[in-house]
Amino acid sequence: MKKALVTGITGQDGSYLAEFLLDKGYEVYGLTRRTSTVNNERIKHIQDKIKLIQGDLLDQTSLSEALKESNPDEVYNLAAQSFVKTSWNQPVLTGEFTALGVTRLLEGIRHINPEIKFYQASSSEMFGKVTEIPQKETTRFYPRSPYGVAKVYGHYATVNYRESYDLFACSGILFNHESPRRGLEFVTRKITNAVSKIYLGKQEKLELGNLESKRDWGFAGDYVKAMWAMLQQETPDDYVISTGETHSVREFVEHAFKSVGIDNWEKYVISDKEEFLRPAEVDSLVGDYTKAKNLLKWEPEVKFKELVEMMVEADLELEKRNDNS
Ligand code: NAP
Ligand code: G4F
Repeated sequence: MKKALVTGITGQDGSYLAEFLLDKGYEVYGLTRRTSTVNNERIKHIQDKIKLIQGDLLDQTSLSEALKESNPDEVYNLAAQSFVKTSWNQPVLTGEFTALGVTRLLEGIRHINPEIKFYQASSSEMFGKVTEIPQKETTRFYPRSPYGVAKVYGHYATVNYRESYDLFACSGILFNHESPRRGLEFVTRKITNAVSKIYLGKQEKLELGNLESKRDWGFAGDYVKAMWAMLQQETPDDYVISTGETHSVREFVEHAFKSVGIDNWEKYVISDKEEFLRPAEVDSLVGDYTKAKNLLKWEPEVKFKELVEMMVEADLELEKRNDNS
């Protein structure tokens, strides 16, 4: 039985990856940080099947102890301060978690067991102000936020440990991926949650920032399969994971309202609210996943409209359940 240690297991991707690895027969360990109230909502349905170890990306000793206790074949580093907007308010902390956290984990692996295979959760935010359309593995990075800058550091730390110490270290450059488990602060879930509340008469308006920015949105459940596939290859490498399609926030809003039968969505939406605008925006992202398709035999399954509808439906159900409890 293979063993995997997943950092960020309480997050969106961590929960889908843990389910996927359990299905594959893995023994799954998850790193969680201490919080005053337990925050295991996304993994409560599998909690009796996984082993949680307390640790923090800020704390080298806790990472080393987690590596020793779990003795994994594979480590998936999904933990990060992952909300781009917050990275301008907490740039140093974002650097500590999202950048240096990667080196701390790689150092632990190098010293404790260099045979461990390592996956780093890199991001399309690294492309930022894009220099090529679509973006692929060779496209130049031009990050536009402290988060993007930190992810570039994490990416190159991964490449550097592969080249310096021969670690089996891979970087997955994942474009935006969403699901009903997405945090409520991200634009997709903010929209689907608001649409379900507006439909049920519980909310009047949806306040947003920039409706014109475009993203390549896929389904998180599809993307975790690519993470695993990277670590099953003969040699470690970096891969873009995306859908190859781009849509604006406006299109997302429009389709979310349409899916509950509301066509005049402008009536409910306030755009360009100052508090949701960013000091520097990533205007448009679209990825080329040809390398992943050819080498990993990976392809996205859920398409844009299906994703929007899945998220609205799940939020409607959640709201109805909340009413009955
Ligand atoms: P998420 O839902 O925000 O989850 C982040 C996870 O990191 C949570 O489990 C969080 O724990 C944990 N964490 C944060 N700081 C930590 C620390 N100091 N020590 C230990 N754990 C810590 O993010 P996600 O959407 O699942 O994304 C997973 C990874 O992929 C992240 O690295 C993100 O930057 C990257 N990524 C995401 C996307 C996307 O579109 N989703 C695209 C590209 C890359 P708590 O529950 O305690 O907060
Ligand atoms: O949903 P977002 O906050 O995601 P963003 O910034 O693209 O970052 C996500 O994807 C990255 C991959 O490229 C990940 F690395 C990162 O961890 C995260 O998962 O914002 C998407 C777009 C932005 O252009 C933003 O300006 O939506 C725009 N937007 C417009 N109104 C808004 C809002 N974003 C948020 N969060 N809230 C709004 O009200």
